[in-house]
Amino acid sequence: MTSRFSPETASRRRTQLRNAITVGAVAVLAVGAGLTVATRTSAASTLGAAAAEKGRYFGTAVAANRLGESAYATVLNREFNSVTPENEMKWDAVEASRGNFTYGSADQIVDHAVNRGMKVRGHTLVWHSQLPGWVSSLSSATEVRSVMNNHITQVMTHFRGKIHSWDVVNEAFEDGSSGARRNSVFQQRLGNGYIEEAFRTARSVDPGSRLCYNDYNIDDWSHAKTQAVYNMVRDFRSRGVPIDCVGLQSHFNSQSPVPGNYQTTISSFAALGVDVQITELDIEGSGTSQANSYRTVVNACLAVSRCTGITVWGITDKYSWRASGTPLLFDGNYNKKPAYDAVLAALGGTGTPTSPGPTSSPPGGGNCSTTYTEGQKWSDRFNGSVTVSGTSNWIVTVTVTPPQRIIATWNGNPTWDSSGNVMTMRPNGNGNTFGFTVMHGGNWSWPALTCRIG
Ligand code: 9MR
Repeated sequence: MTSRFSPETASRRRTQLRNAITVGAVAVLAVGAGLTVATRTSAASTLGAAAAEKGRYFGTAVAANRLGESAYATVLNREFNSVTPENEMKWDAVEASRGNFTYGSADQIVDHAVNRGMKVRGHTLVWHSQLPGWVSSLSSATEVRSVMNNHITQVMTHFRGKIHSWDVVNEAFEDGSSGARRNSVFQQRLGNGYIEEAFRTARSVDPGSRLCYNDYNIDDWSHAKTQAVYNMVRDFRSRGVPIDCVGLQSHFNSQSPVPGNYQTTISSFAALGVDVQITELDIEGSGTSQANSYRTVVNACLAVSRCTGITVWGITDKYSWRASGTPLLFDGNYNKKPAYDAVLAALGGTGTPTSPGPTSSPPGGGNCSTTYTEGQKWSDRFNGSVTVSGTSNWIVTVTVTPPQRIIATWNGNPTWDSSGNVMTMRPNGNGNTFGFTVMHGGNWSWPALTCRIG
């Protein structure tokens, strides 16, 4: 067995201790024995809080007409610290007729967010879709230029001071192998220069918000569309055109899965000196495979310091733009899915119960909470234990992040899901603390825990 005093272990120990202190934990350092025992009683247990501990935000698209649904608002307010209006800031919503600006629904979302200290992403100023017919029918370049710049100016002025990042131009490139600009009314009347003109106008109106180019199918580094956008951003950076970030929409499904080179795409854009934001993440699927894809995305973002935040394109599957693909983190009843647990664990959070088990509460009521205690660590593995309080009739799921693997347990009755990443532990009649050994494979993050009443 390798020594427990390697420099790497010592520095990890310092980091863990710092983390433990940051989250308000009790940490005991037994220097003589070379053992760290850090007990965390209130780890980040929501997506937003866990992302914030990593210096990032975790957001969701929001629809104004759902804010009145109490479960929707409850999950929004609990889990997310950034919002993107899903449709309410689009051109057809805010300037349906020329020169008449209406902000009712967008204001509703922005006020909801700002009042709760959430960030807001502005989506979107210049886009070929959800564009009123009156814009498409303008025939002169002078008119298109004037309405485009006026639209940017009016909308950004209205929301100035409240928007963290704006999708200034959205989806301006063709799909496929051409790498060409999309043949929108802006492109037709103004030529390539409209994109940089939009960014220059945006900077002059609101110098305080980050200006993003946002697109889909630019997640795979080898795709022509990705390269075309990359070349545009590189050109903008070299000529001083104001651009601060690239939004990877990241809509994935079986035809378009998370690419193996996703992190390369993120780091390559970041190397141009722009932030990368994952702006519309959703991944069709279910269960462990969906969870694994979400984990890959989160880990890729965390691996690049300029990947500053992740937004999922909706809260619950039932309101997703592609509901039948169940692509989100909460099911139609707002239950957390395995994908949720995977994202939370990847962000370094640990699950805590948000309510007592739905069905069979023990006589006299009660609830269920967990405390994770770090145990001994070796070069290849670590021990952890979980103490459950609130009930003796508990069911705790322990989710580890691959390549982690649980190889041994004690003091509980475990069952496993097919992936081997998720262990469900029940009492074995010997108290409310159980333990396990995790082969870490280089990943030292703590397991995610959820607890319910059996
Ligand atoms: O989720 C949005 C859906 O409600 C709208 O009907 C649709 C209309 O185009 O736009 C959806 O959001 C899109 C986003 O604005 C831009 N990228 C693709 C998104 C999914 O279609």
